[in-house]
Amino acid sequence: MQEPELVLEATAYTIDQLLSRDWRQIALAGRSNVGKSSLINAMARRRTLAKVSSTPGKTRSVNYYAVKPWGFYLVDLPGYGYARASHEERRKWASLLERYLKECRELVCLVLLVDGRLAPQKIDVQLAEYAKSIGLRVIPVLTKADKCKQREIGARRAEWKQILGVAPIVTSSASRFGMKALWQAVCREMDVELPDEGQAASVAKVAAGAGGDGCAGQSPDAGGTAS
Ligand SMILES: Nc1nc2c(ncn2[C@@H]2O[C@H](COP(=O)(O)OP(=O)(O)OP(=O)(O)O)[C@@H](O)[C@H]2O)c(=O)[nH]1
Ligand SMILES: [Mg+2]
Repeated sequence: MQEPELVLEATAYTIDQLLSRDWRQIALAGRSNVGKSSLINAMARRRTLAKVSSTPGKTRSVNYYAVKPWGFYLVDLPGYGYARASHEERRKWASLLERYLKECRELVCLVLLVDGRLAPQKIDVQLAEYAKSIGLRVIPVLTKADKCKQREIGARRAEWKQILGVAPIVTSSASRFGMKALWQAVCREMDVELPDEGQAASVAKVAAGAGGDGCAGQSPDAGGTAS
């Protein structure tokens, strides 16, 4: 499978900016440091497209990545639940996120990232329930599978399946485990077809010209667990 090309097209800070983009979009949400920006890089096979840091709170703006050739956005959101952010900052971000989820007519689906090492956290469950309550579809994604034991992954999948009715896609941005399954889920939600290897030749050329395959390729089947 050939993944599409991602291009950073815009950044936003205010609700007006957030509601002003007219392409369909799919947003990545999750706690600070869960691995949203890393996942964007792994999906794009690039190392430095989205800024990544071991210090939580790295992403401060909402970043729109155009998915080419299809013409929709993957939206990298700042993380929530960052313990060192002030109460005021957290309150502002929560209200911005809530308005974006509720009012953005172009938002098709929410990809909810959860750390594979942690039991479901209240703040993530609340976000998932809020999304469902406003009719927004949710794709749950477990991150950092390379740091998890098989039995942890099994437990997390069962816990989240009980909460959401669907088991999360298991991923590792470090190894690119789960990227094929993730792209397939995104394409299903956005109603587009992933190009097969033949169709993808022209897309691959453009991506190669755009600079760098930063990650070692590995594309396991949907719903698999980390090796
Ligand atoms: N081992 C491993 N580390 C990961 C993985 N994904 C992310 N990380 C690490 O986790 C840290 C946070 O990653 P980011 O992608 O910046 O997280 P984020 O969710 O975008 O964080 P904020 O922008 O603060 O909300 C970095 O040190 C990454 O290298 C993964 O799949 N495996
Ligand atoms: Mg980030």
